[in-house]
Amino acid sequence: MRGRLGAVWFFCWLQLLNGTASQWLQLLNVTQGNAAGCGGNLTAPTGGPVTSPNYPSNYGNNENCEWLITVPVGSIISLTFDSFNTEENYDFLDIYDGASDSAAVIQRLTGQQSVSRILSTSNSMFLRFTSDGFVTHQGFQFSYTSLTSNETTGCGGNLTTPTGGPVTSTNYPSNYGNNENCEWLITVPVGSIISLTFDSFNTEENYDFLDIYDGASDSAAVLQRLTGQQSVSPVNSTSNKMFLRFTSDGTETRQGFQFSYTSLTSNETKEFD
Ligand SMILES: [Ca+2]
Ligand SMILES: [Ca+2]
Repeated sequence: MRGRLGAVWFFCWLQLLNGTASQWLQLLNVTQGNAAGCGGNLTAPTGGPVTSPNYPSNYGNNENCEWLITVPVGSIISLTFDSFNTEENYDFLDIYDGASDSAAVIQRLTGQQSVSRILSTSNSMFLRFTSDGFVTHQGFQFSYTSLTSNETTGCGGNLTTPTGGPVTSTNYPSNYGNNENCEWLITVPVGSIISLTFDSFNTEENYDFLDIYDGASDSAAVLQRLTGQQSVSPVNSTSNKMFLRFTSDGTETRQGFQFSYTSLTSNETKEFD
């Protein structure tokens, strides 16, 4: 805060040094914003690079740029950043999971950082870049692609063999990524049930979850919600289908998990009763 006030006073002092009427007018006009034609509607399935105004030179003060990305219904949007550098805690890029700023915020970016891939949950994404009246940086450049749910992270899938695995989180045994959304549907022969055994489980506690459902979708009962580092006992379904979803939030990753499954006939399940 003190550093920032210092920058503001230094800026005013510079203006005093220059002392020209036009410089003072510029300073007074700062609150009126600029008329940069930034932002826009992006409707191609793949787009970019999209940049902040003047990139790779600095953006201006009082920018307000809005982008709406819309891809075909049934697809989601994957945003990848080549660079991101704004004045920390004063100039922001807000990314919303929908068509306007009334949707949930996926991420608020500020400062200088390397940004992991950002995924929407539907076919639209709204972005707004705002800068305040002092101090500008280079800004950012990003591109986007539309993905069908199978391509979302290259993770998840349909498992239909009676015995399967090992199934792992993305990049295992290296860390999974931020903003992952992986879904597995396991289907074994009718009359059998599914028994899941974990070799390892390690996610960011209370932020990155593996949810296991006792049926074909997330509308079935939850068998377990796993998070943190733990040794997991076998998890059994009551029917021949099991649905799993792994989600990670926008920061902090761990090694993830590895599991296998087998199908058991009702005779074999007694040992688990
Ligand atoms: Ca600023
Ligand atoms: Ca996390």
